[in-house]
Amino acid sequence: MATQSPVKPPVTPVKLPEGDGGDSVVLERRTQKVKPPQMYQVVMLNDDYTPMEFVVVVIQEFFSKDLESATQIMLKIHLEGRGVCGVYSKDVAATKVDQVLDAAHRAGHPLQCVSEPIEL
Ligand code: TYC
Repeated sequence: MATQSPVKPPVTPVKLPEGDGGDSVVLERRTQKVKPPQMYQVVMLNDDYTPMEFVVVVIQEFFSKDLESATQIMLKIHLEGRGVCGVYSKDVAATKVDQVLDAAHRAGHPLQCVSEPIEL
């Protein structure tokens, strides 16, 4: 993922109190108070039993990937043990995990999937 450059605080004109005639203006840097929300990656885990085709369909369906990207992600999981299927807000990531686990359970496959906060 691309690293974010630090946000420069906005420059706010501040009027000085009376004493110098009252018409002086200084520019004050204030630290930005609003942080971007913590994002979560949905990570799928490898196992020895879930069919590759099922994993590809799940990735296409719940993570809006085309066949080629879904196949690449599935192969990465198969070879490396885990792989990121998408990055979302906390609630959306939790919903994706639920959807995957539910689909896997219904189909009788042991496919596992977790959501993890992304380090900054
Ligand atoms: N390792 C599985 C197999 O060989 C395929 C697989 C890929 C399973 C990715 C889970 O998240 C997974 N059938």
